Amino acid sequence: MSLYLGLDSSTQSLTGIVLEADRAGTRVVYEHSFAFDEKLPEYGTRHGVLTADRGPAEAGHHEGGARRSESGAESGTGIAVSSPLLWADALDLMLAKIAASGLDLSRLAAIAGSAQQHGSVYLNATAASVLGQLNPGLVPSLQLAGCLSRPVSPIWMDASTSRECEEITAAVGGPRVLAEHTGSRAFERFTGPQIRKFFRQQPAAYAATDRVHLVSSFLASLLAGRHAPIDPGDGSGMNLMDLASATWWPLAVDATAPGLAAKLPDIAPSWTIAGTLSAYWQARHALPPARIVVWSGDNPCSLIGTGLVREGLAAISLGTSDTIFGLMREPRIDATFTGHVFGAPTGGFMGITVFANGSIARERIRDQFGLTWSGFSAALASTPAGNDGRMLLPWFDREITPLVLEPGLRRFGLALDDGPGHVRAVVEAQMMALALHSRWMQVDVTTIHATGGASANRDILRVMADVFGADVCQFEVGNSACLGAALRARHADAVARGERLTWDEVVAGVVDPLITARLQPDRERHAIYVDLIRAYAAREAQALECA
Ligand code: ADP
Ligand code: XUL
Repeated sequence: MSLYLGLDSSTQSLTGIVLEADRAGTRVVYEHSFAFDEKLPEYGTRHGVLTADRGPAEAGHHEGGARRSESGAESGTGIAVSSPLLWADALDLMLAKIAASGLDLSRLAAIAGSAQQHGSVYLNATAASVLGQLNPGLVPSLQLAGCLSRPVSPIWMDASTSRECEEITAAVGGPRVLAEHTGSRAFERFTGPQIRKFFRQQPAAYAATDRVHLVSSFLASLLAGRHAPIDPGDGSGMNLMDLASATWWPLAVDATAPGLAAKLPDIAPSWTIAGTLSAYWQARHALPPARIVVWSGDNPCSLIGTGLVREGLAAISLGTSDTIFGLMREPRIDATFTGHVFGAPTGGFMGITVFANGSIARERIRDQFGLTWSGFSAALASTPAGNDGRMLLPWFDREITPLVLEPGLRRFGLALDDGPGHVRAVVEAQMMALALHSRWMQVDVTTIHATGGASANRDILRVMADVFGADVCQFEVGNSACLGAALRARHADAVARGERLTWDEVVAGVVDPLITARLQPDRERHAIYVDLIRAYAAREAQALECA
């Protein structure tokens, strides 16, 4: 009976899930999660993002009057950064907690991870030796601080690289060429444009950078005690990787920053073993030399954790960001350039569309009207489908889909003090945007697997079912990215042992039994949304024209 640990370092929190696998099957035996803001307040984050006074103490980054928006990101400049040392210390706290769980960890065979996508960590040349020689008596942050060539990490909420996006796009021959090679046109949060901005604004610090990691490969490196590769799932969120061959694309790499090729980690399949748990963690928390599996992004991991190992199913994650995704056998590029094609941890591809105004927008409405989540649900239940024509465009923060760089709520027929109207309007807007901007994937959605923190809320899922006209499955484990990471640990361990284990076998018996509810759409309500979505699309287009 072996144990497999999955970790998920998301925007706001760290989660750990342990699976136990034997001949009778695989089951979840442990789950724990904590929020960065609460557990590590000394870093001064808000929703996992460094606040203005603690954050980007980087030359030239404080353009006058930058304001922090609800998410913690600077609304004036679009800058959003977090701390790699915070993520390292969080990993330490989580492993201490798991070590004290009472589980027989001598059976721990492998550890895999999931992380928020796109964020980058900049290490100098000392990192290679420091990672391998950490002192088990000290927390990681104290020892890693000297390895950072950049003290902060830009994260996926950052929208400050429009100039770099344009420059890279022009250098490679336009958005279509970039999308055909890398799976996406240039996006502000993608790692390539972020690296270019760092090179442009801080050339000396860029020159002192020996390795640029993603959050995922940084944390895998920390566990293995040596530089770990990037997997194609997370690598495709960089505008640097050739999707078809899963190798760095020289034209994009050269267009991004000089000398970058030598600073990038290798790309390796998602089931690659990056090493064994380093002597540091073994001594610090009395853990065994478990295999360390290459980490991936949270969305690719969620694909596994929601059981989407076959084409035709879709998942919606209602986390800090809202995302809709599904497996693709062949990469179909989005002709409108709003969505992305990423690598899937199964070796294939996945289509995905990402919305920045997810949970934080719902929380904004909840807090503005002094509600709890049950009050929020009651407001949804007390208002009719279609909201009697009341509507809003939910762009509290800068939006990724569609691209909105000037945030602000747009209300239609909605009085400022109308709490229930706002609650239904934000959820309907988000669900209609998800439906509208996932059409490019050409998936006839009949069943949606819902995940992420807000998937705990059945009233939100009911609106989802009605808007899409599809069944919505709710899961007992809300963090499918973490579950997916644990399942990837199981799969990679089997591959390393030479066992044949298909992805269907990996998820069978684990994901399906975790379905706690199946919500079915109501025909009449769905008919209302079929019409309303046209009105929503028209208002969205109009708002973008006026911008
Ligand atoms: P991430 O992994 O992106 O950090 P999660 O998937 O953990 O985020 O989701 C966290 C969010 O879930 C919280 O910010 C909160 O807004 C939302 N959430 C939690 N419970 C509920 C609920 N009952 N109804 C709606 N939203 C909820
Ligand atoms: C994906 C994206 C977000 C982050 C959130 O492209 O930007 O979903 O991965 O963690």
